[in-house]
Amino acid sequence: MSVLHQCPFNSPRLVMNKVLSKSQHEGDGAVVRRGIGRSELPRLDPFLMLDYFSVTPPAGFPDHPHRGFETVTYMLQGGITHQDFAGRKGTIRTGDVQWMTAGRGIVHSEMPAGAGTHKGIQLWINLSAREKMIEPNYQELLSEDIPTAEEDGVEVKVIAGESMGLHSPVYTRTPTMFLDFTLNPGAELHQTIPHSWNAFVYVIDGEGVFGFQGCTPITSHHVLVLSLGDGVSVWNKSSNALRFVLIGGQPLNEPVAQYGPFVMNTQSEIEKTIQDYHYSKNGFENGKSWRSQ
Ligand code: FJE
Ligand code: FE
Repeated sequence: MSVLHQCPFNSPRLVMNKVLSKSQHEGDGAVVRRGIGRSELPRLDPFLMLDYFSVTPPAGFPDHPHRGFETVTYMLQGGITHQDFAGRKGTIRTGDVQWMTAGRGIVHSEMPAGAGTHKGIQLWINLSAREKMIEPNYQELLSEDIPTAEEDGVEVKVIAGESMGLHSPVYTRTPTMFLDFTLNPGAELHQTIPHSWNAFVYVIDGEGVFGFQGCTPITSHHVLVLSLGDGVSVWNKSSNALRFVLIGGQPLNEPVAQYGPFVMNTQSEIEKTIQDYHYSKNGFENGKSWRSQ
């Protein structure tokens, strides 16, 4: 094996911090493993929250608002039906993605689509001060529209950004990469990441060696915060498949004021947002009498 292949990066990213996502209750009876947005890892600019969720009816995420950021929901098993206060409604199923820009305001419900257990990942990405109050927008990608490549035992689904020469059609207002990798036993991966972006891994299944070859394998439901650098290397030295998402984003470097599902830059903007929501103003107009069905 060539030296180049062992370390193709000038400044390889290493695992700087490892956080186990433990189960907690959220919404109405739903269970989430919160990786980002917990005391050990309150946020990782531009990311505000990462939940690995599991919902079984009647549990779900009934009517609630958002302002000032984007939510990305990626289904791993089953489906979630969303309904919002502007009459938009849809179901995303295994492998589908909903990239929702809450902007100035969305009120919606996110509920399991049918019996059984429904699983996925929800990521919250902050918007810059300049874009917090933009019109809400949805980008929905069906599983078959997500660029997928496979090479030497490595499969990638490019949900945002680019990998293995493939580009996602998703428009990211805050520049973001979101890659879903599966490595067969014995496979290795070397993925470039823009140098100054914050990046992390969430291990979904199996165990992998991240950063450099000599590291201890890391098991599922850990968040691995990567140091800065030009890329990350991963090895699957186990006898089972390894699945993880690699997520990176350009930091906004702006002040963050958060009150639950409202994320602004200052406390006075948060107080304004609470009033807007309460009085159904400035983007929350449709919320006056709306209830999900
Ligand atoms: C929310 C409580 C919540 N993680 N993962 C408070 F439960 C939520 C919320 C979610 C959520 C929804 C899905 Cl589909 C998946 C989630 C939290 O809806 F937004 C606040 N503020
Ligand atoms: Fe929501």
